[in-house]
Amino acid sequence: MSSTGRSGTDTTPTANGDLNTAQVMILMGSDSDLPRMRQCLTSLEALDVAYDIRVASAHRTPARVLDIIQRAEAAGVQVFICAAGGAAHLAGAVAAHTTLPVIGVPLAVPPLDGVDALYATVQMPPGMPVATVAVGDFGAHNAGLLAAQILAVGDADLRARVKAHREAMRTKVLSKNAKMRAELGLPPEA
Ligand code: C2R
Repeated sequence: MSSTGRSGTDTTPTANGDLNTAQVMILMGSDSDLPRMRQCLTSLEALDVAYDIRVASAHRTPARVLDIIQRAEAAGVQVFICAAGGAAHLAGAVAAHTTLPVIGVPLAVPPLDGVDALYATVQMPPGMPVATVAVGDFGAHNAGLLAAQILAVGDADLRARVKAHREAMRTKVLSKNAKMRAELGLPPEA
């Protein structure tokens, strides 16, 4: 078995939403954050990383946040991803209660469109790191990949999947380049 609890040869799809098998716990400050955070789910699914996802707010449901952290840690979750917009204290509050890695995704909501969430998430005081990714879709996408890379440190199978994902990206860029040159009537790259 790999460190993820899944065998390297197991090709059954990962069951998500189960705290007992989740490697990554995603917390969102609101269900209104889901449209952005779907990108994160897509990244995790592409790399076959098991996740659970819950709405929990450091402001609105502080006791629930603590309860989730404690139960997730006990169940074997290894990375937290926290997404919030506005006065985004969720990632920092989670970091205060765990020594597991916390990835913060600042989300854009009006009227400040993510500058508020970015500053609130990235400017953690010394001693309490939150790995802050980009605002919005880019960050949601990258949060899933970064969580996978963290887990891959102790999981050779996952590391191979991360490398294959990078290679697929590289190939895609090359084919886009060839298509663009053809559209412009240029010869294939020398
Ligand atoms: P609603 O759409 O529910 O009014 O939420 C959420 O992440 C969301 O982007 C508006 C925004 O408030 C954010 N929120 C936080 C926190 N809880 C909710 N920043 C928190 O605890 O940091």
